[in-house]
Amino acid sequence: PQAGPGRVGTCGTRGPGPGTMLAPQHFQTFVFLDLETTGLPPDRPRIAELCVFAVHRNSLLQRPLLDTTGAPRLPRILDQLTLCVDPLQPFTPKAANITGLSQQGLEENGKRGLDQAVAQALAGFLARQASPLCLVAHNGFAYDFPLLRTELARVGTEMPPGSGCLDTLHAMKELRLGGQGGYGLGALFQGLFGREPNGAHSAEGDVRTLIAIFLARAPQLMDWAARRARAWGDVPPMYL
Ligand code: DCM
Ligand code: MG
Ligand code: MG
Repeated sequence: PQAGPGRVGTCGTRGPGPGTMLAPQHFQTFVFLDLETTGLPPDRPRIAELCVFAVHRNSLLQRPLLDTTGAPRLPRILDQLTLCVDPLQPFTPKAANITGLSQQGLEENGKRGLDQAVAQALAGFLARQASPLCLVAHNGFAYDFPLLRTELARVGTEMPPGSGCLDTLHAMKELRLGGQGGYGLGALFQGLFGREPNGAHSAEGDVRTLIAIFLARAPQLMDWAARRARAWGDVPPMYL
């Protein structure tokens, strides 16, 4: 049976891949997420920048207006939160290079570590959105969701337990929605809109790119989310 809005219990249905799916449901808000960090999973990375944009399903299902380059304009009505965080450990040279961030730079700008205040800001942001919520991140299952779980566990908090999680890398691959250049965020954007995205490897830039890609394939991805989203509570932390 189709769970209505507000009914967000996990049902333990096993899909073809690993992990537990939520009961099929009509997510009201999609929360697009990207993290910039000090490195890759073997480096036990720490978050240095976090960005979330919350967009209601109604805006995602409208035909988007296009910008002067032919890429979709983001919906007029959305909430956004971007926070810089002192990761309290150095960046790998690669991470520093691609993000343009450094621990020293964050310190010099008075940024604090990922503390209760960050967790409360995020919780307050999410509490304002129409539920049920589906978090969306590109490569989210392998990277952003587990790392956010690790960082929130450090400060003793969690996301709303009924939240769904959608990994657009995983979904676009299974739906065979990729272009010639593969399924990376930049390649998908390039394949759809014929140019490089702006702001790559800034958290906000990557979220804007992700939303543009999502808008181009919204009906399929939202249908996928309704059937195949995983439960936040089933995302294992990256490390503890
Ligand atoms: N990252 C990395 N090396 C790469 C790609 C990513 O260390 N080759 C890390 C640093 C980034 C984080 O992953 O801040 C998130 O990647 P992205 O900017 O693609 O969201
Ligand atoms: Mg990313
Ligand atoms: Mg990024």
